[in-house]
Amino acid sequence: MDVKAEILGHYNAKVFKNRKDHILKIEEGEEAEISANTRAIPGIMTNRGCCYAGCKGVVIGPIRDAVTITHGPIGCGFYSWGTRRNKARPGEDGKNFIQYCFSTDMQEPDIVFGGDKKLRQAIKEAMEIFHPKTIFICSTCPVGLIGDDIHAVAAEAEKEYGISCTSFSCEGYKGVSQSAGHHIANNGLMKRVIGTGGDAPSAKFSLNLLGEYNIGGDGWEVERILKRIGYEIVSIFTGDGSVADISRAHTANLNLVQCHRSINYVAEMMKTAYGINWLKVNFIGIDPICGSLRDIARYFGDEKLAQRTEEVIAEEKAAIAGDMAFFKTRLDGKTAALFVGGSRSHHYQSLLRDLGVSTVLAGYEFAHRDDYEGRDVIPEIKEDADSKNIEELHVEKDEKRYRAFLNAERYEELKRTIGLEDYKGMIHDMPDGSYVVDDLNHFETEAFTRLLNPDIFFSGVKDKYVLQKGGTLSRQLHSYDYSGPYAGFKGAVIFGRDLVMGLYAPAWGMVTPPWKLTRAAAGGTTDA
Ligand code: CFM
Ligand code: HCA
Repeated sequence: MDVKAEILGHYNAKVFKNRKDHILKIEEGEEAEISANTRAIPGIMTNRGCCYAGCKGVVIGPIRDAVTITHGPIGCGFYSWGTRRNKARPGEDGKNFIQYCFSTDMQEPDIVFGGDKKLRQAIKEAMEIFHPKTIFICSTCPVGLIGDDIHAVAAEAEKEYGISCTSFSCEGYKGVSQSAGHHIANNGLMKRVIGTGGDAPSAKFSLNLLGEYNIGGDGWEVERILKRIGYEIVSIFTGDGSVADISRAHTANLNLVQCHRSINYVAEMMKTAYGINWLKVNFIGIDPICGSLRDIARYFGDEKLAQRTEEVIAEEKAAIAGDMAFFKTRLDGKTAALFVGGSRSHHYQSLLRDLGVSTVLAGYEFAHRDDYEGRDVIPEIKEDADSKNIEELHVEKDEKRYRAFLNAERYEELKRTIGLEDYKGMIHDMPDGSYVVDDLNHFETEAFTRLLNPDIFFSGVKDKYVLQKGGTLSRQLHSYDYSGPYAGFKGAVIFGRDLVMGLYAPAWGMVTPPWKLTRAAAGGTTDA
């Protein structure tokens, strides 16, 4: 059956014209091009989030030693707080503010008469109670609409309290979705934090981990493995991250990029300014973890480091081999669909393969074409809604701090051998016959599930209940349904255990979706 045609057949001409380019079947030997990073059609039930979610919720929120104030009504602050599960421990200074939700709690009078007074008051209270060295301000939709000048308030706060105060105009409606917010946040970090922490050199084998937000403790598991091998982690952007660490990021000798979507341009800017090379890694799934660790060792080109890497890989693999083999006996031959933000739908496919599960559909809420098709397409990507709204920083070489770790010859060699400064995108690794869908909506979630019948649908908070009520197991990959970490060697075992528990739960035999019940059995609310 032609699944794509079947789904598009339900749409009117306008929606058909838009959606046809966002749905793709992977066919052997064919070039795959997808439409991405375009605005959702009004009226479509998109699963996407907003610009503020990308800026505050994802990038700025996890930074533990800064007080981040949401300027806006309380709901935005709340939803970008506890549900994110970005864990942090206090650093040496004892500061960890991320368990707090700081918001100006804007009310109707503030919308009418302006909210800047409330913002000043919030800063004053935060200073009196918490004494932070850094305050971040993130604005929500009404702030942009009424025109509160958060940047002026931030500048005043710097003078008055002698702190660093950075404001982000990340109103929810800016750009296409979360990825616009990543960009606004990262521009702020680039301009105001990176490079401000002094130039004391880091160790030779020093790394920054970019695009790792420590959801459910993922970053801690990655850090554990890297530290076992002997690396110094200068900073993590931004899971369990701190202004103190990020301000020294320019002293590391390699940038690792986990989530390409949210941060690839920071890696490029740091290359231009400081000469730091970057490497796309993946710490989800056994093969990618081992491959990434070996690539990092090859970058540094040190015999002992390579040996130690092999020792750690062998020990870690041996420790989980029994569990992984058992879970595989339970999961072999199952199929999965994945629909998440902008990177995990790719990263989890190899972990699924480790467990014998193949992918039938994968998609992103807001990734760009390069995340799907690889960085080679970047020059072809047309101006998008993001690029009109969001500042493109033009970074120049920092003459004082620029250090090239590799000579030209090694650089070219590593480009060829370990894919230095490249990313081939998700489609590259997808099986023939599988589907790639950008900005999957609620209707398509149900239709694809009916037509492809995956055993597991990896989704988000908003879409998982429709799937589960319909009898398909759904694990959400954003915050792992209170479980995790799923990264690293230890995370692979937790992931396998969660899937086996989910699929073999006796509950599935007891569920009849409400829409399959007669009107009377469903309480008189549903048609038979
Ligand atoms: Fe990167 Fe993320 Fe993701 Fe993302 Fe997100 Fe996220 Fe996600 Mo939710 S930065 S793109 S904007 S890996 S919050 S930690 S889980 S949608 S796939
Ligand atoms: C966001 C954050 C989110 C939401 C998850 C969801 C997360 O972009 O708003 O609602 O399914 O990971 O917490 O992606």
